[in-house]
Amino acid sequence: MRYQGREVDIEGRVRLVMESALTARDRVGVQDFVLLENYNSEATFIENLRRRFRENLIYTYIGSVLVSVNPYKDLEIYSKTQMERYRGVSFYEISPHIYALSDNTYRAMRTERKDQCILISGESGAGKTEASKKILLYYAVTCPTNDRMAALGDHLLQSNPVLEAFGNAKTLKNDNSSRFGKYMDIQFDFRGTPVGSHIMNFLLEKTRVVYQNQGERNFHIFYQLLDGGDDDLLRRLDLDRNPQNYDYLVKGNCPRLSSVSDKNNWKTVMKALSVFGFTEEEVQILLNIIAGVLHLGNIQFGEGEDGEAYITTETRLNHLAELLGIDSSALGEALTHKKLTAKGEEMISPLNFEQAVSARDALAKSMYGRTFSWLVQKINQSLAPKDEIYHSNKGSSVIGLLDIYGFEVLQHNSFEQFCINYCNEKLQQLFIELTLRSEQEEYETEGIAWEPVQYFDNKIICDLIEEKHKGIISILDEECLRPGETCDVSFLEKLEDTLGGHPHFVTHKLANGKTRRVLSREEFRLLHYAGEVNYNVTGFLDKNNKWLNRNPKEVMCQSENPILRHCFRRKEVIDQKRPVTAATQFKTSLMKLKEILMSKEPSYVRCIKPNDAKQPDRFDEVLVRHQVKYLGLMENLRVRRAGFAYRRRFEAFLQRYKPLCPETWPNWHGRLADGVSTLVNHLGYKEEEYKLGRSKIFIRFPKTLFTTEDALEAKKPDIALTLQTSW
Ligand code: AD9
Ligand code: MG
Repeated sequence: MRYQGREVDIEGRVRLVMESALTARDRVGVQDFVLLENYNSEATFIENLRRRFRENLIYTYIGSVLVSVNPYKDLEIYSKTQMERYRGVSFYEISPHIYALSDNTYRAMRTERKDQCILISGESGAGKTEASKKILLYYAVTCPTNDRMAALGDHLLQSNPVLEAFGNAKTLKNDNSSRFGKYMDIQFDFRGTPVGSHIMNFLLEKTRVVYQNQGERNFHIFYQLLDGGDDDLLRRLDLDRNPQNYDYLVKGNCPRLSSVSDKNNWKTVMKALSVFGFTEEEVQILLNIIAGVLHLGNIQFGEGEDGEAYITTETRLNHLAELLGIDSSALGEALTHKKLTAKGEEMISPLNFEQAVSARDALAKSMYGRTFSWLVQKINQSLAPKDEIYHSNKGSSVIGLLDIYGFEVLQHNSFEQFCINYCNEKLQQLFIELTLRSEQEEYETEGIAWEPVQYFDNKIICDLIEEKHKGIISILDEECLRPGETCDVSFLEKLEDTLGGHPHFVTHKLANGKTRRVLSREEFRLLHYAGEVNYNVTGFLDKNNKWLNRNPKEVMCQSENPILRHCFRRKEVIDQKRPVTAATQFKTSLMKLKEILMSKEPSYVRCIKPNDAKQPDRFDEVLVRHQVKYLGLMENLRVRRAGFAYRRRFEAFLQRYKPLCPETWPNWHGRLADGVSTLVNHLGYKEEEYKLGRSKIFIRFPKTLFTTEDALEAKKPDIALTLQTSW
C-alpha cells in the first residue's frame, strides 16, 4: 500500500494506524489549505507549504486550485502506476496531484459536456511547463484510444521537444525558459478519445536571436545543431561546432549548459520532426534557415568616407545567399541600402554603419520569428483532427492548456519583460474574475447566501497598460507611427504627460526622490500586482515597430527556400500599409485568448519557485512568501473560506460517513438530501455549522469535519487510514 505516495510495509501500516490524525497532520501538513485552523495567517500557510515540501509533498489544494512547489529533483510520482491511482478517483479522496487535477478536468468535460481549460501560472522557473507536460502525458497515457488515434498521443508529446528547441532558452531564472506563450487545445470526441489538437503561440522573444544577457543563451536549437548535427550536415551548412565562432551565440558568454545535453536533445528533436511528417527535404530547408541566421550574424560592415555602410565579409555573404537560395548581390544591397517610394518614384539611399547592423539584426529576428510561426503551423496541420471523424461527432469537447512565460523581473527590463509581465497581469485578472465568479455562482446555484471578500483587483494595472488612447501601448504606438523624429525618450515624456499621477506608474521626474531605488532618466516603473518593475525605454520603439525595410522582404520572398517564400509573402511587399505593431498584436491575441478561456470551465495550477538557486530541498521563505502574496493565494483561501470551508456532493458525503449513523447504514434508500440531513442530525451538527444546498452539503468549519473524521476513525480505522493519507 502507499502512504502519501510512498510505499509502506505492514509494520508501517500498523504504526500509521496507531498514529493519530493530528500527528500526521503535524508532520506533513494539511492537503488542503482550507483545512488550516488559522487560515488567515500567512505564516501558517507558508509553514504548511514548507512541511509538505520537506516531505516531498509538492502539491497542496486550495479547494479545487492546485498549488505546486518546484522540487528541482525527480520525484517518483509520475509513473503509470501513479496515473492508475488517480484515474476516476474523486479529487478529495486521494493525495493532491497534478494527475488528480488532470483527471478531474477530464471527467468534468465528459460528464458536464463542457469545454475545460487548465491555467498554469507562476514566475519564471516555477514549473509551469513541466506541469503542462505532466498533464499532456496523463491524457496521452490514460485516455481511451483506438488504432487510428494511437498516434495522436505520441504527436501531442512530441510537440514539446520541438517547440522547446525553437522557443525555449537558458535564462538566469531557468535553464529551459519558455520564451513564447503557448495555448494548446486538446480536442476529444464524444467517446472521450483525443482526436486532435491545436497550438496557439504568442509573441516569441525574438530579440534573443541577436542578443542575450550575460549568463543567458540563444534558443536551444542553435546549440543543438552545432553539437548534435553530423559532420556532413555541418559541412553542407558551412558551420563549425564551436558556438564561440558565431556572433549571435556569444553575447551571453554561456555556450554550454551542465543541466542540458544539446546532443541528445538534437536527436530527440530530429526524431520528433519525423513523427510530425516533416520530410527529409523539409528538415534540410529548415536547417538552412537556422544556419542562415548564424551566418547572417557574422556579416560585418565597414563605413565609407561618406558614412555609408559596406559589407566586409563578402565570402560569408555569398555562402549565406547560397544557403538561403537568394541572390547574393541583392542581399548585400538589402543589408546596406534602404528603398523608399516617394511620389510614385523609387529611391535607394545608403544606410550608415549602425543602420546596417540594425537592418541585419532585424532580418535575423524576422527570419527566425516567422520560421517559428511556420513550424507551429506545420505541427498544427499534423495535429488537426481528421475531419470526417471529428466534425461528424456531436458532443465533442476540448481541454485547453495554457503555459505562458512567467512574471519576470531582471536587472535590466525591456520591451520583452513589459509584454511578458502584461500577459501575467491579464492572467491574474482572469483568475480573480473567474475564481470569485465561480465561487459566487456555486453559492447561487445551490441557493446559499454569499458574503463577498475584499481582494486586490489588478484591473487598474491592466487598464494602465492597455486602455485605448490613454494606455501605455496606445502611447507607444502613437510614438511609433508619428511622422518625424521620434525616439524612446520622447515616448517616455509622453507617458509622463499622460500618466503622471497614476498610482501604479512612476518615473524619475514623477518620483521626486520618493522611491526606494532611484530611476534613471530612461526608465519608468510599473507597480505590478506581483511587484515593482523598472523598464528601460531604450529600444521600445524599435522593438514595437514591426516595420522591416522593403528590400530584405523583397529579397526573401524571391528565395528558392519554400519556407522563406511562405514566411515572406509578395503581397506584403506590394502592400505599403504599416504592419500592426508588436504590442498591439500581442494585446489583440491576449484579448482573443481571454475570450477563449472565458468560454471554458477553468482549473488552476499555481506554481511556486522554492529558491532562486534552482536547487532541491531548499525552501527560501522570503521568496515563497512573496509569491504567495502576489499569486493572491491568501485571498483565494479567504474567498474559499468566507462562505464554507468544505463542500461535498450529497452522495459522496453519505457514502463516506454512513457507517456513523444506524439509519443510514448500510444503505440509505430515500432522497439523498434527507439521508444527509438524518446523518448530520445524528452527528449533532449545529445549525450554524453547515447548510444543505441543492446537491451539496456545505460545511463552514474544518473542525466539524475533523470531528466527523475522528468518529469515523474510531469506528473504522481502515477507512480512517485512507482518509489520513488523503487529508
Ligand atoms: V518559464 O516561465 O518558462 O521561465 P516554467 O515553465 O515555470 O518557467 P519549468 O517548468 O521550465 O518552469 O521548470 C523549470 C525547471 O524546474 C525544470 O527544467 C525542471 O528542472 C524543474 N522542475 C519543474 N517542475 C518539476 C517537477 N514537477 N519535478 C521535477 C521540476 N523537476
Ligand atoms: Mg516554461
